[in-house]
Formats: sequence, structure tokens, C-alpha cells
Amino acid sequence: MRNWKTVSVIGMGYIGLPTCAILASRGISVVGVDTNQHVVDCVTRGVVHFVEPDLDGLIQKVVSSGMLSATKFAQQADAFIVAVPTPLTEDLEPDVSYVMAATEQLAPLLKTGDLIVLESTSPIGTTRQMSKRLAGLRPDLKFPDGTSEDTDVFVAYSPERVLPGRVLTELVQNDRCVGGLSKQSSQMAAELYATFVEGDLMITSAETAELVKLTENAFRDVNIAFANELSAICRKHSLNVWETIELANRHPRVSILQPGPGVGGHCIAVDPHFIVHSAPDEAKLIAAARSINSARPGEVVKEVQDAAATIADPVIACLGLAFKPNIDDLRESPAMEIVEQLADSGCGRIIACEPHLNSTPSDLTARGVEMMDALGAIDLADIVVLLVDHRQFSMINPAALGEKKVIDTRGLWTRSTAQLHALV
Ligand code: SAJ
Repeated sequence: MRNWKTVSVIGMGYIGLPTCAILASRGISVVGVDTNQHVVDCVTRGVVHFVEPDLDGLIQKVVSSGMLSATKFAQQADAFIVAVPTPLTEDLEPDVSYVMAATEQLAPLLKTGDLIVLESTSPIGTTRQMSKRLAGLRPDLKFPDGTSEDTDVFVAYSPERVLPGRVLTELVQNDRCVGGLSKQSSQMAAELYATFVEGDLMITSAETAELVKLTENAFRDVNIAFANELSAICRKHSLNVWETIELANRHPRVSILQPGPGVGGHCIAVDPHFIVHSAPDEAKLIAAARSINSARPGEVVKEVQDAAATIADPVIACLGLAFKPNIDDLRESPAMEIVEQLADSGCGRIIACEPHLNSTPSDLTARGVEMMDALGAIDLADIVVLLVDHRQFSMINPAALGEKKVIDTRGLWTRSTAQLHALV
């Protein structure tokens, strides 16, 4: 079992920073690297620059103990974990420029015996591309290319699958796959993760590990698209989609997810495009699911506009702006897209409510959208649009909705009416 003395994590974001904290809590000296000076300054002060339960306490502990330090520039280490963004370009193509920039930053620091693990969600082949780039930058060292075990440096891919809000727990408990570009690379990477992962460590190839991550999120996107298509079918037949799914899921081997106003976040809405880009002729269902889900915000906007057209000077209350319940993250949020489109269309007075925000997002201020508490917005509204099923909204008494027009995209108030038959 290798004794890891120092690990450097490149990218202190939603995944990189918790990974820094957990590695440092296992007695490994960790250097967190980020190009954003604000992030480096926050971590140096033991402060977390985003919301993640319990992370601030752990960061304070490992920074004050000296086990975690932060810097803008990478330093030598026994192992490097690359956890930088891999966004989509305007043309919906994978952008691995941050991965390649991190690769170039690491190259001059590498020495025999070092391990590099790419964690960023990446297109198939990115890890191999990274190793080739390193070989070009450091001809004095041998990097794995899948043809030989005789290498000086080890390179692997290991994706995370943690749920925001449960990151510290899931980083430790989740099973994890590890895909090396050589058997030794897989072994080395597995030994690194064995310092904190209590789940199973599954060894595979780098390309399989890259596709596993994309597969997990593409599967979820397809399942959500199925639910959204079912909601359209139920609207056509004036049936309750929430009841239909609840009863179908009573089948022991059926597990349909929930319809909604669209799919947000920087993962589920993004990762399927990596697969489609790699196999456009084969990834038909995955591409179709993406189209179904990305069309949902426009469908909700039209439904609201049609309702507003029947009311003089309509007031429209939009409940929820975050990309999913009980968080404050607005990234790729379909709710934000819907509120912005409604405001731009001039279909009425738009009042928004987001219990997890203390201020109005600038994009909404610019459009004259007012922010208000839920009951105040509902009281003034002719139309109530439920966009995010935050816990706070489930406490609203449906009586407050009175005779208002309700467009409930999450089924908070239009749940199943199926009755459990009391077996005599
Ligand atoms: N959504 C629905 N209906 C559902 C479930 C979700 O419309 O039944 C919507 C949500 O409202 C949200 C979007 O999909 O807008 C994404 O929600 P999510 O619950 O999938 O949350 P993420 O994106 O934070 O987490 C996912 C998780 N992936 C899987 O569950 C396969 C997480 O494990 C991943 O680590 C994460 O993506 C990621 O970072 O890849």
C-alpha cells in the first residue's frame, strides 16, 4: 500500500474542495490549486465559497492544522487530482480546455512515481489525450499509452457521483470506478482513493470510466424525459401524471422519475451532450431525451401566456428559481429561464419567490421582476406557477390558492388522488 505524503488537487470547486478536505482529514498534506484568487483567499482563511453542509467546519479544521493549504500555482506532489470544469461550447460541444490548461501546469512538476487522476466529467478519450499531451511536454518521462506497463508516471480517470448537499458523505460512502491507462495506474489510483473511500473501488479502463460517468447522468436525463413526455400525454387526456407515475411505480420493477419544468444544473443537462457528440448516429434516444427536456421551459411559458391572455392586467406569481428543490443554486435553472421569458414577453406583472435567496438575481431586476415572499405573491396573483418544489412551499395551505389559475409543474398541489383500498 503506497504511503501518499502529498496530494495536489487542481480546481477547488464543488468537487475539488471537498476532496481536498477529506484527503487532508486522512493525514495527507494537501495543496489545493485554483486560478481564482478569491477561492484561494477563502480557503486560506478556512472559508468555503459555496454552500455545502458541514464542509466549512472540516475546511477550518484541516486549514488550521496545516494539512490543507491553497495556492494559485501547482507545486510538486506525489499525486495530482484534476477537478476542473468541462463545460459545453455554444455549439453544445465538450470544452476540455481547462483540463488541458491544468495538464500544462502540471507537466514541469512531474517526477518518476507520480500519479495523475482526472476527475472532471470528460468525453471518452480525454484521459488518454491528457497522457499524450504530458508525454509531449516531458519526453524525459514515460507515460502510459495502453501499450506498456513500463512507465515512470501513472495516469487514471475516476469520476465522482456525489449529490450536492450530501457531498462529504457520498465521497466516502459511494462506490467509485477507477480507470487507469495501465494496470499499475489503476492500482496506484485505487490505493489513493482507498485512503478515504469506504465504498467499493471498481477497476476498469479509462475510457469505460469516462463513459460510466456520462452514462449515469444520461440515464437520469432519459428517465426524466420519459416522465416529461408522459406528462404531455396526460395533459392531452386530462389525466393526472403524478397519479399515473405513482401507481406505475408500484410495479416492483418500474421506477419512473418526476416530470418538471425542465432539467437544470451543470450535470444532467450537460453530460448527455458528451455522449451524443461522441456517437451522433447511435445516440438517438439520448439526443431525443435532451430535446424533450430542453423544450419544457418553452412549453411552460406558453401555458402561462395562454392563461394570462384570458385575464386583464394579469399578475403572475412564480414560485421557485433554483435548479432543484431546497438549494440556492441557479445554474442552468429552467425556472430562471421561464421567469426571464415571461418577463421578456410582457404577458403580465411577474412576481418571483425564492426562499433560498436573500436578493433579486440581477437578470430579473433588469427585467422588472419583483421578488416577494410566497404568500404575498400568491395573494396578489391571478396565476400561480409552481416551478420548484422547495420544502417551504409544501407548507402553503392550498386554500390560499382560492380560485386562482394554478400551473403546478412539480405536482406539489396536484398529487395523486388514488386511494389505498382498505383490505377487510
Ligand atoms: N429532475 C426532474 N425530475 C426528477 C429528478 C430531477 O425534473 O425526477 C431535475 C431537477 O429538478 C434538476 C435536474 O433534473 O433540475 C437535475 O437534478 P438531479 O437531482 O439529478 O441533481 P444533480 O444534477 O445535482 O445530481 C446529479 C446526480 N446524478 C445522478 O443522480 C445520476 C449526482 O449523483 C451527480 O453526481 C451529479 O448529477 C453530477 O455532478 O454529475
